Amino acid sequence: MIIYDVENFPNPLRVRIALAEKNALDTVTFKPVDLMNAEHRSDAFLAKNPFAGVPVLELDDGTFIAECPAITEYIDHHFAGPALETDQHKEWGQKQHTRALKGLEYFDSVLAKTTYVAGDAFTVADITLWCGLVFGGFCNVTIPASLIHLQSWHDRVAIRPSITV
Ligand SMILES: N[C@@H](CCC(=O)N[C@@H](CS)C(=O)NCC(=O)O)C(=O)O
Repeated sequence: MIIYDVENFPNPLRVRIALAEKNALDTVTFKPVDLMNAEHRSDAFLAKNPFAGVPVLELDDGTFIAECPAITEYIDHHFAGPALETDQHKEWGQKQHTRALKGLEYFDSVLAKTTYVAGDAFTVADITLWCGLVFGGFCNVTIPASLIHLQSWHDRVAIRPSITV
């Protein structure tokens, strides 16, 4: 893992502190970037980060990650140690999961009466619900077996050509 940065510049410092909190400073190679001589605007550096800024993280497979929030998130998940992101609270996640399930129950009650969310025709409301469910899949929110109306809507929508592209 390589970090391209300038020691003690504010944004690079954010990443270094995150690494230090994880006790992982020694696992990373730091490569200084000569900002004063505009190295960050060279073609070679722009290929790493088109936004022309430091820090940039390079993974062992050659992937580049720019922007401190993305880099620190990567560090937080990659290294053991104290969690650095407060939104990882399990209780908060469970609360949001419960809210999401309530939302699914609501749509099930709507779809008990209509073929599609806003009536007989497929509309943007269905697109929005579909996309919400796709995102829900990433967060382990799936349709409970008891919500049969939502499930049959899902099966109907899933075979539309616009969805299967
Ligand atoms: N939004 C970027 C900001 C990066 C940034 O502005 N870094 C400064 C150094 S602290 C930089 O590279 N400045 C060079 C320039 O703006 O030309 C991040 O979160 O990493």
